[in-house]
Amino acid sequence: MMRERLEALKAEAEQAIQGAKDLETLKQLRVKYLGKKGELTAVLRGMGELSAEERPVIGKLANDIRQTLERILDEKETALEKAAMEARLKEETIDVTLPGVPRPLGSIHPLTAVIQQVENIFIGMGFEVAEGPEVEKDWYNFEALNMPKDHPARDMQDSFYITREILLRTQTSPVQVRTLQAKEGKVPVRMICPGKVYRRDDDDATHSHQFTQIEGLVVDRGVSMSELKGTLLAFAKQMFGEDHEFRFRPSYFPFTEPSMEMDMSCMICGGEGCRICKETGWIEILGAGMVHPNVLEKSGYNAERYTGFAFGMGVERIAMIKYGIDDIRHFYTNDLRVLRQFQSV
Ligand code: 2U9
Repeated sequence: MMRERLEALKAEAEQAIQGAKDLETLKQLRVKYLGKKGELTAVLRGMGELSAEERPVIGKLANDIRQTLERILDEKETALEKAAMEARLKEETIDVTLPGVPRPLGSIHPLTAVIQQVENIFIGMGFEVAEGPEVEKDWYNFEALNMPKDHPARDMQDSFYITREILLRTQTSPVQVRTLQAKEGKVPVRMICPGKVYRRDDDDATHSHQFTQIEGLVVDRGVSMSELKGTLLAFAKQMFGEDHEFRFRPSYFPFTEPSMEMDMSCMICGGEGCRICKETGWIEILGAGMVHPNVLEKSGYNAERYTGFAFGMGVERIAMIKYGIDDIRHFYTNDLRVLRQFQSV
């Protein structure tokens, strides 16, 4: 009687276990047949009614059945876990041969590229790079640069005034003045200043009311005109290439004395004379000179002991010459057809 019940339970359990579709069902079956309140335990509770001869026989049978059921439950569990893992791997398979999604790449703006090139050349010659405010005091922009209120040079560069004493800087020179003041008469000074400047010009192909300048300044004992010329020649050859001619000719700036401008042989006609160089064979690339003693003194440097040179260039002008751009407005209109041509610069 008891034996039949056990055999029937075993058969039923085996069938249920083999038919289990997932791990959760299997867990429930383990509880149902082998748990403390399970069916095998329930059958064994009736053992008390058995005779002394039957009890060990049925006891052994019950134990065998428990072991068998435990074994097939474990086997089924392993098989179901394996199947679950295989299904997950299949579902999560990534096709590494699929092409990627192309992202559009931007490029460095030609003015930024030229600023970086100029910076790198001067850094290579021991210069530091400094920046400063675009809204300036009249004193830093004009007065400290040997241009008092009645100076005619102030008419040369009509300015954007904010108040009577504050204006948009017309050059980056005030940054150098601020640096000299901060160094309190100490040398050496070897610096360049890139940045935006503002002048009340009417915009056309070669003028812009806002443009970019890079100025340089060296102050030390015994700084000479030949050092200025050597420095600028080394810069220009790295910037434009060895196969150009360069010349210096006298000029005038209130903040330098003597002053000069540097020309490069025309890269269009090679010096023959053409429309671009206005038939002269030469293209102006920058201005320079020995720092005026008044300028050194105003910023706290003893002009008896120290000398200096300074230079200034328009970044747009340099970029136009270097890349053959014929209209300054191309730098500001953000036409992608223009900008894309500088992807490798
Ligand atoms: C200090 C002393 C002297 C800066 C200089 C130039 C010559 C120059 C022009 C180039 C084209 C301006 O952008 S442009 O129109 N600049 O020719 N600038 S020397 O001289 C300084 C600066 C600071 C303390």
